[in-house]
Amino acid sequence: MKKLTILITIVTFTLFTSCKKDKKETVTEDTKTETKATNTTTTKERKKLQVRLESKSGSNVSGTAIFTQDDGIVTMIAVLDGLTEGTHAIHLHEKADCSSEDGTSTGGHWNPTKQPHGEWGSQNGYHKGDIGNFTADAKGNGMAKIITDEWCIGCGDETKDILGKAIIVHEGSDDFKTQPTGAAGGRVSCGGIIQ
Ligand SMILES: [Cu+2]
Ligand SMILES: [Zn+2]
Repeated sequence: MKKLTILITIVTFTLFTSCKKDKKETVTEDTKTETKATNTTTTKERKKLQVRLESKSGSNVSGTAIFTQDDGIVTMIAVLDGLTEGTHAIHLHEKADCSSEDGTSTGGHWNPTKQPHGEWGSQNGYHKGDIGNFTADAKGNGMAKIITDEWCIGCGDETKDILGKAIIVHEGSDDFKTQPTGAAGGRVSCGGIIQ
C-alpha cells in the first residue's frame, strides 16, 4: 500500500511538472523576475518611462505605453483606444520622430541586429521592434504587452536600448512574413520613446 502511495505521488508530480513546462514563456519570465527580485532586493534598480501615443493618418487612435525595467527585464504595457475592432500590429520603429502626419518620420522597424522581419522569438529571426499583434474590442479598446530581457531602458547597448525609438500602431495586422514590414498597413498611432 505504501508503495502504491509513493507511485501515485511520483505520477502526480511528473504530470504537474510536465504541465508547468507547457505554460507560456511570459509566465516563466514573470516567475524569473519575481525570484530575481527577492534575491537582489538591496541592489534592485527599477526604471520607468511613460510614452503618450498620438493619432496619425487621420485616425482617432491614442493611448499610453508604460515601460518598466526591473533587474534587466523590460515590461511594456500599451493601452489604446479609438481603434477599429480586430487585430492590429504594434512595433518599435527606428526614430522617436512622430512629426509627420502619417508616422513615416519614425523610419522602418527598429532592427539593430540586422535580422529578417518576423514573429517575436521566431527561430527564423525577428526585429527587436517586432512586438506583434494585439486585439481591439468592439468599443475600440486594446492592450498590448511584452516582457523581455532583449530590451533595456537607457543602457547604451545599441542592440537593446529602446530610448530614441518610436512605438507605432498599425491599421492592420502583421502577417510575420512580408519583408520588411509585415504588411500591417498605415500607421494610426505614434509615440516617441524619450525621457
Ligand atoms: Cu510598424
Ligand atoms: Zn519588423
